[in-house]
Amino acid sequence: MANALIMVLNGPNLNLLGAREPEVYGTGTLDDLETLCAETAEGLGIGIEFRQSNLEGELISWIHEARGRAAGLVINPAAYSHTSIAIMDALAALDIPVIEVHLSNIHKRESFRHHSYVSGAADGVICGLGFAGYRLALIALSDILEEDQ
Ligand code: CA2
Repeated sequence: MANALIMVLNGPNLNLLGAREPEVYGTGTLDDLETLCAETAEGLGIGIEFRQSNLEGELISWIHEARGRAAGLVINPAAYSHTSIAIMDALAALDIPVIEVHLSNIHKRESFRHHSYVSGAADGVICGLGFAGYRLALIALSDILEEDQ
């Protein structure tokens, strides 16, 4: 779907990308990730809004904002994945495709990261592929939106 808007939402502490824990999350910064998403979107002929918040309520308000505005949503809820029924409920109320992304392979890490509430409201889940996961999520959403036309 040409010119479709995809929201790309990032949860708490992802503003620290590149500054800490490079062995887990790589050396790229959040700005680098936004650039990758913007370049991918341009190649696909879609638009993105890329945002990050450390606040659960702000992420939920952005999910509400996506209703009626965005054609699809990519979300890395970060640690809220493992705790937030509120984010899951907000996503479940959306009628657009949602892809959950994690930079790291959450199943290879501590057991408290193995469960994501958000996955129950996502159409697809990508984890463990670093920044490429966001690129693949945008490609998948673009394909889904083309199929739905
Ligand atoms: O792998 C992911 O993308 C995570 O969503 C990242 C979250 C973590 O709680 C999830 O279990 C998996 C943590 C984001 C914090 O990001 C940082 C980046 C650099 C330095 C410190 C934290």
